Amino acid sequence: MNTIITLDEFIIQRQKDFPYATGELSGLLRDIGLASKIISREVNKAGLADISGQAGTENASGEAVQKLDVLADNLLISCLQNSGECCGIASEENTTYVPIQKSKNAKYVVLFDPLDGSSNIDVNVSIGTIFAIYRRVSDDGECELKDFLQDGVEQVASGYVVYGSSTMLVYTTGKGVNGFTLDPSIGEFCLSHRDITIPEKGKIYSINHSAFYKFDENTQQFIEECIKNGCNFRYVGSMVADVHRTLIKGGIFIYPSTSSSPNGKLRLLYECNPLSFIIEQAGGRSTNGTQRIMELEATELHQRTPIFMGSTDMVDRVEEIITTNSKVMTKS
Ligand code: P6P
Repeated sequence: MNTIITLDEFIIQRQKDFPYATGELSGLLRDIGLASKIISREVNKAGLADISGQAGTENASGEAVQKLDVLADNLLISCLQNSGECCGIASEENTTYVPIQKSKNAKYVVLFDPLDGSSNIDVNVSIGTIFAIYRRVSDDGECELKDFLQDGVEQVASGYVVYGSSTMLVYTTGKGVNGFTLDPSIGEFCLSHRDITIPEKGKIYSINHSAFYKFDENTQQFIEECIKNGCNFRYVGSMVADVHRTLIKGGIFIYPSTSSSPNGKLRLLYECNPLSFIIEQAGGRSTNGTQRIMELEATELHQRTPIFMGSTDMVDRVEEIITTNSKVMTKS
């Protein structure tokens, strides 16, 4: 029987990788793991909403039923407040950042999308939680906006939880990517995917094809090449699910600029940066077409960016098309 290594044991083992680590980051990761277990339980119950009541109504015990993404947001905030290691959070569900007074001198801030793709819950499609952890840059005392508007390269850790056929937590602290599968029978995330690496050459492209005529010519040319090269097309419509498949099987995930959304749809700080850190640590690439995602300047919490991420050969090819066509445009 293989030895079970739980997330908590793994985090403590790997803490030795950071000679000056004093355990705060490990504590934060464990708290995110705890929140994810509770969210997983609630997501898995969602199919029984008729019994527990739809969001906005009261359940059998007279408790108000919350929308799952609001519930997930509150659970993460609560766990991070209790951790004592986080001085503030920023979330897709909150207009601005939320200082945590009881640990206002703590070293870290956390940004997250508590339940990405939540519109897929009622059709039982995988959804996910995405998180990014930064060291604060402001002095002690209440955190400041600049603590959250840091480049992706400053992330000390990032990861996601995918609530699918099983619940998996995948994270990096800058020394590789490891995946943990939740064993509900013991309530533990157990190491199941050690040192994940993304296939260098991809044969799957993932994009919302229905918007093809809204894409720019570079993206259209790349898609046509993928089809000619016999690539498979896969698109779940849930970023965490699409990026997790890309990480494990290789390929490219694209949410490009469109005529109706020039900056794309996905958020830089709590979707694109954390998932780009994972993809890069696994040996892949992540770009907005011309710049590395993790080097983009953050000017506001909810800013969006186009994104092309995945296997190196496919991301390189997109950038080659963009560069070549821009030179042609310049000459003409
Ligand atoms: P579209 C889900 O709503 C989400 O934010 C991401 O998880 C997903 O990748 C994207 O939007 C899907 O957007 O426009 O293809 O439906």
